[in-house]
Amino acid sequence: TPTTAAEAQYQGAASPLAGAAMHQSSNPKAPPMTEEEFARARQIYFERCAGCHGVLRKGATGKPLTPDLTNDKGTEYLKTFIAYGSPAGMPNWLTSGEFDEATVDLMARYIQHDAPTPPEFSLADMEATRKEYIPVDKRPTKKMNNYNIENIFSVTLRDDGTIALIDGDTKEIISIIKTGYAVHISRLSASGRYLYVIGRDARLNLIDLWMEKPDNVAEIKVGLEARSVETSKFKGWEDKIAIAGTYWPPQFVLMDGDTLKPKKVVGTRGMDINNEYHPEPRVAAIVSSHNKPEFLVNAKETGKVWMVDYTDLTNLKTKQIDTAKYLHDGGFDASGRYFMTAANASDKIVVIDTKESKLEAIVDVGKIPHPGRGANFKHPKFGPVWATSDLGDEGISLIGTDPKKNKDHAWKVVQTLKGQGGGSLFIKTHPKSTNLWVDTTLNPDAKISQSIAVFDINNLDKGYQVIDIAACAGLKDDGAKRVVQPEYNKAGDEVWFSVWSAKDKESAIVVVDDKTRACKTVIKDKRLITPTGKFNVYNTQHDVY
Ligand code: DHE
Repeated sequence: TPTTAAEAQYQGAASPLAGAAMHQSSNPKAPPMTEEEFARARQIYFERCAGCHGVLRKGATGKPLTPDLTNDKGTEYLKTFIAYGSPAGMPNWLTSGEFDEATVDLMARYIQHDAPTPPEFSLADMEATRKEYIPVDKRPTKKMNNYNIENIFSVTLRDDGTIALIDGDTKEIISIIKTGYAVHISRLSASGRYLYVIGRDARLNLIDLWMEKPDNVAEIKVGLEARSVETSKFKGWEDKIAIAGTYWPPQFVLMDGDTLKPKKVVGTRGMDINNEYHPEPRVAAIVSSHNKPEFLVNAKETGKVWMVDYTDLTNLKTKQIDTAKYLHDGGFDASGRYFMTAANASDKIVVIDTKESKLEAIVDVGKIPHPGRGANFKHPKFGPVWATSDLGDEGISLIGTDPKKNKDHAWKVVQTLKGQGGGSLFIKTHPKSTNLWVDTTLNPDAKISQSIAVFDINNLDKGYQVIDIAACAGLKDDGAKRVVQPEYNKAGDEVWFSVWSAKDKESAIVVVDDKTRACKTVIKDKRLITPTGKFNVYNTQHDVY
């Protein structure tokens, strides 16, 4: 089905591990391979397969592919599977033209050998990579520029190894800053001064927005592959501690907030919610509690949400909450008390109470929920709700989030909206807005992936209006022009969209007037290469979504 193909494409991005040196042992029961063949197959595995099947091939969204299983199946069976795919989401590598016959044969033999293991990455390894470009005592003591910092956007330039800082008031690019490869997200310190940017290659950059021209002040590599970063937000701990989670090695690290000096590394390997050992629980979303000096850390494959108390790193107190698999992205409800996070392989939203530090509820939603941070608003009938769209179907689930005044609706899907189609990645609104924006970035139909659906929160039954964002951008070439990730400005009266084409094609950012829903400004610049995520300083700092 088209949506599982989108899911496979989404998960199947190249892993930076492709280039890593690895420990290798061959399996005498597996068909022979030359050293060159093995090296080539390993490269292909990390570029195409590891995202779903895991580095150690223990399985995640894709099936486990360890030799104890693959040897029994044998080369011919495996070749058929690789060549033609399966309805469950395995891509058809041969018939799609991505692999030739020889590559199919190569990969069928490769997965019968033991999985090579990438190296570990210790605190000392991290410290060896750390750079303090500007030591703390040489940094400004007050804001040295005239920017309205709270309305700056940090924009991921995915395939450029940079981010763009864009002035939300003037729409001018302030600067393009060198970061890790294929940056994933940006997060703000509690004060809004420091911007943390994490690359897929696990390079973490610290940017000081107080500088005359904001730039990197420190940098560290926290592992070999990463997606998440966050900073301490609890009163008294503002800007003090940073945390980054890695896909490989499966661990997270706590650091000094202003120097990135690593202080404590914690592994996530261990038992999953079914009490089975998992050697590779990747760290997905991390959020910072507003109620306690704690981080919430999603361990994807074990289905456990870790609560990490950062007040005493020597006597570190952590708690693991059993939830559902596989944990991915999420955000807070409007009150900031509940962490709402997707367990995407089980079609559920997990609710964690950050005040009581416990599981509050697990809610069944549509196929492969993918909320980003989700969207909070007051439903005219059901009170406060948090919404997610789905990667796997056209549904949008609205979940009641007010157990005090709307007990009957709390942690229930109170309404399911129908959007344009599957392949949705992000959904957004703002406390000052009555619009709910839903993207469909990975939908196979270009008309749908290049446009956005917008609902009127006060009249949800009316259905949605479609706005052709790619057309607003008026791009000169025929790129994919996928519209991705709505993000509001600080005032909540503009919503920004990325129009995302390949590296060698023109892309743009389209700013829409929230009230009239008309395209207001198109930001085009040859430096805006593959823009995807956009993070408004104020909204990210305060978890406004
Ligand atoms: Fe993301 C958030 C992982 C592909 C754009 N992405 C996240 C988070 C995780 C994650 C764990 C939550 C971080 C947090 O909150 O701490 N993403 C992954 C993957 O593993 C995956 C599926 C494949 C991969 O190999 O990376 C993947 N992501 C993508 C893309 O292809 C996207 C669309 C474009 C890109 O830039 O790579 C993409 N992901 C984003 C964005 C966010 C994100 C924009 C933050 C959304 C927000 O509003 O906060």
